[in-house]
Amino acid sequence: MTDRACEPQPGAVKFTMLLAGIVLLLMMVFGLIMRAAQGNLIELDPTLFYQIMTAHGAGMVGTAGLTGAAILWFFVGRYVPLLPGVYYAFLGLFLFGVILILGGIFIGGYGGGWTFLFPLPAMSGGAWDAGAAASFMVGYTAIGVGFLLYYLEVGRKLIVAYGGIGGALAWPLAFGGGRQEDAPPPTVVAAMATTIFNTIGIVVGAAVLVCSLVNLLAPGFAVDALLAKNMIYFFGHVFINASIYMAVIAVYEIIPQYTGREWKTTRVFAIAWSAVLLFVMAVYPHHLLQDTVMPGWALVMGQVISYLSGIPLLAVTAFSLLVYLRGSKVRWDLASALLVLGVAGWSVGSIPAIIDAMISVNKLMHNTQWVPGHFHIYLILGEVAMSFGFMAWLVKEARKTAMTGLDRAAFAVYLLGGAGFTIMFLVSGALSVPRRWAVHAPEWYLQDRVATGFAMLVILGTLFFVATYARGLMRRRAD
Ligand code: HEM
Ligand SMILES: [Cu+2]
Repeated sequence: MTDRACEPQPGAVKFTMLLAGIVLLLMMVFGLIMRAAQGNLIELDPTLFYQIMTAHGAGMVGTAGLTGAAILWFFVGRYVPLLPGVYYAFLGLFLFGVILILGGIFIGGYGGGWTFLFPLPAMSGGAWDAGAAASFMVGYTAIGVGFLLYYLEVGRKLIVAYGGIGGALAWPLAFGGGRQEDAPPPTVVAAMATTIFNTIGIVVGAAVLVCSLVNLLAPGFAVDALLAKNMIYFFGHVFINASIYMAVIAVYEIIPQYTGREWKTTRVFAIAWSAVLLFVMAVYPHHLLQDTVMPGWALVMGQVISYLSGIPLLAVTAFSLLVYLRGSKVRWDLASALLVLGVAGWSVGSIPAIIDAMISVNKLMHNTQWVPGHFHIYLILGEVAMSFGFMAWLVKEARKTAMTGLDRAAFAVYLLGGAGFTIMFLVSGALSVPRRWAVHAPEWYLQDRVATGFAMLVILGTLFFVATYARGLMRRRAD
């Protein structure tokens, strides 16, 4: 197949997606256990709850990053030749990091959360020792190094092929007199932008990780807690957003196969991506709105840019998708349905996020379940839905059928489960139920239990998507 010849390491990417599917399933079961424990449906030792919460947070964010990276690598390889060895090194470092992280949590007992907020890793109150926290943080660092290698390869190839960073970001079209015909494809623009901001995010993350590690092993080495928090949330915010911005490349590349209309780099598209590049980094202080010692201008910037951040996303990707879908005869199947759901879920999830980024609202909602409410929307119904859509597309030909009744049912179950599950978080948040509490008051059990039921639906749908993908891979191999 000619199509395959110009896609690098399809095998490695397909394997990554299978691995990611299995990990997502496992981490969702961890989530189910947490929610059931909050609803007092099962007995769970709080120490174990926090270990599971740490594994779920780190595992989910890591897997979102991994799937996004696999999607980007797969499609960027259509335009520039990428070195396969770099991908293998990235994957190897990633898996090595996962082993250290899991060991730190489940052998060492680390339960300080995926955000490793300074000085928590060093102050466990006896729950874990320094070695466990160190293992967790060295694991993160290994994954970070893998990502930096990965972006170095993607970045340098794009810069060479498209005449520098500005060329790959379509600046001549955005800000000069460039013509649309000469602009790089959307995938290249998105890949260049995410490469820049995620590299900066990971370098900042690595710096604070190393400082925390030194502090852990030599407590005399003090770290400024406010600076550390700024660096951690800069990294965390940028990294999780990058996972979505990488996954959306699947929408740009796959949806045109259904609409018959190429996704074009227009002037608005190019400007929007350059705006995303700035906003995604400048907006992070919305995680520090409770830190009254922060300079006022930084917090105001966090709020104002949160409003603006919605515009390039909603106006460009979601609106263009609607325009492309309208007036084209789309034959729906699992892949296209999940990709469109991904854009919709991402857009809808940004609304409670923007609400929470208002200083007056944040005073009330911060550290309530409103927060996991908003991000589970754009992760379960956004990034993860796009990843499942990409997986369904990879095995589309092997399945031969467009959309079976079972596909339709699984999609509906996943959507219903995802919507119900996340709405229950938002409801709990609106009722001031705190987040990250292992034990809930009996007054909160009802929402916890309803959410547990919806979570089962999400897992059921996911089980079907991953099993269908695995079967498709095997059938493709047999063919
Ligand atoms: C069936 C699906 C899922 C279930 C049942 C679930 C459940 C949960 C629960 C109960 C919490 C703790 C809430 C609290 O603070 O009280 C949580 C936190 C979290 N979840 Fe999920 N989740 C699911 C899917 C996902 C997905 C797909 C992602 C990302 C791709 C994700 C990322 C996170 C993160 C980052 C946290 C924050 C952990 C922390 O506060 O340190 N979850 N989840
Ligand atoms: Cu953020």
